[in-house]
Amino acid sequence: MKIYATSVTLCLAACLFCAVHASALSYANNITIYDGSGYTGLGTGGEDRETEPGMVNSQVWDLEAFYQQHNSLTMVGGFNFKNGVSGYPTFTSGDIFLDTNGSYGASQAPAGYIPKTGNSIVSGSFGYEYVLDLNFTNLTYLVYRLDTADVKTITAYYPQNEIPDNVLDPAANPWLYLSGGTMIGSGSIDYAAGLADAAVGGLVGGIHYAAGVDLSFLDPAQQFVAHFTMGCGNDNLMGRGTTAPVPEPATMMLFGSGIFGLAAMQRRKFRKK
Ligand SMILES: [Ca+2]
Ligand SMILES: [Ca+2]
Ligand SMILES: [Ca+2]
Ligand SMILES: [Ca+2]
Repeated sequence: MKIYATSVTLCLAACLFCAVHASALSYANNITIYDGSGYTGLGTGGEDRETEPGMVNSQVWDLEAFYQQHNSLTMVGGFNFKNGVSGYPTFTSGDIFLDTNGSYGASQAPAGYIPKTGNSIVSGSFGYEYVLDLNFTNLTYLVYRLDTADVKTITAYYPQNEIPDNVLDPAANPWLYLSGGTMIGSGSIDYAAGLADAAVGGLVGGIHYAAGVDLSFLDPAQQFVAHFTMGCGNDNLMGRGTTAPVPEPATMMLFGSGIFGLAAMQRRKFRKK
């Protein structure tokens, strides 16, 4: 009997933990900032069905949305995040860069930087404070704070994607984290492939891929801007959100007493039998 009650308590405690810390994929709360770069061929006004001007406009190159649920960040695209897309050289996924002070993008390029064809190694992070260094082979990632002078990143291949088209478009840099900064954490990527439109919140294109990470390393209630692109910069994905607030002690107490109350109820039920 005692063992039974303990297992109920443990199970409920585990569920509560999941509810707060899970980095499950979610498709409800769309936090995408449309970069406004305006490929209008498909007649939509958002990031879905849109790639950068002059680039290939097809589903396999389309980055579609960032979604956020609690501290879980999910990105969705027609682009195959795990394998990349071949046909040219194979262009692969970049890393997820995060800004936390509202200053990022082309205006924060290294001094004297001039966009040019090729994936160039540059000093600096284009104003991003953090990166999730994604490893799609192992579905893991490392988190770095980009706070040292030796930070190096790699730019997108096509220079036209490095130039902002308007104030909303921060351009496609950086593509990839290379080195430097301070490692502050790690995690595993939640991944799903071959998702239908209805499964990803009604984005269009037929087949979608999703990758999810956990932003709990940021401060509670921290505003952030997220950035992701692929090697060519064919499309540029941006999102703006706020991390989960600090749980209020009163709420935690309620949760706690709820768990123990339920456990006690189960114990009483058990006794009656
Ligand atoms: Ca699409
Ligand atoms: Ca797009
Ligand atoms: Ca910044
Ligand atoms: Ca775009």
